[in-house]
Amino acid sequence: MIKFLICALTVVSLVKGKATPEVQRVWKDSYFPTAEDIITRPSGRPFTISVEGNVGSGKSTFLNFFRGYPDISVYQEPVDYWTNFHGEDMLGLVYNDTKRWGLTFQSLVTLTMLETHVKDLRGRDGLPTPPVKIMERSMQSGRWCFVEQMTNVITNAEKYLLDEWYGVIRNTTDVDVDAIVYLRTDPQVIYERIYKRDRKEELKVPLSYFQDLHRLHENWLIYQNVTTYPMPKVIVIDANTDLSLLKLTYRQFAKDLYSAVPEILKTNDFFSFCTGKC
Ligand code: TTP
Repeated sequence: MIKFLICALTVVSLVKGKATPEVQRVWKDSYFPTAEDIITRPSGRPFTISVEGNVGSGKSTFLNFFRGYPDISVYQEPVDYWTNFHGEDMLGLVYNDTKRWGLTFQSLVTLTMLETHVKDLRGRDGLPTPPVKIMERSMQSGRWCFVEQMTNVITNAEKYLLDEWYGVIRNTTDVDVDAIVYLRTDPQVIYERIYKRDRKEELKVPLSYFQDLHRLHENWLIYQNVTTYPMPKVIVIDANTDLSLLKLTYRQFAKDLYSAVPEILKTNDFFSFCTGKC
């Protein structure tokens, strides 16, 4: 009898768990500025979100949920460009020999990120511009996570060179973001995902590398103790759970964000969904 009761309770709780998947409702309308704030922004930059998180945390998947919405431009990071830059696999080179290629690779990342940051500025070319832009990563994660990660491998002079480029760009160009979505993951979880996805350049990278990168993301986004530049709003999503559950959270996020765009800013045009360099 007792055995039967335990069994019945387990079945009920499993069914219950299935029936009420946990959707993390993370977007708040108050995150969106007023239409006037966007229209009068001197640089013409749209409301900009960067999606951050460790390697393999699911940033590209997150971006896919914004496909199909007008008035939002989406930029995936150009990994294919990095792995075939004028015939060279720069990502492979940096993992094989960070001391030799660290500066070169991070310069390439900075360059391609900068290109994305300055896309879709209002008032440029007289073309309609989206009120919202979402980009995978940013110059900021290049600087505060990946350059930091190389600190003991590249020379001080190389690090200062990257840092000074970063400072000059930040002080002369509007590469800010309004909000960061942080897909927070356990390094062990992403380590397994990376192994499964089989990107050849990453297969020999040890767990300790992803643990260090995790710590750097946490310092930057959770403890916020790495930079004196003002931090944007950080929206944290627990991205350890199964993708089938996360999809519900991401779908809800896209819906809520789109509804928060002030009507006056909407053009109903579809903008780039860029999956590489564009
Ligand atoms: P990620 O930017 O983390 O992209 P991803 O494809 O892992 O994203 P997700 O699975 O979450 O969709 O990194 C792509 C590769 O580029 C990864 O091997 C880390 C490397 N990289 C650097 O070495 N330096 C950098 O500054 C950046 C941004 C990436």
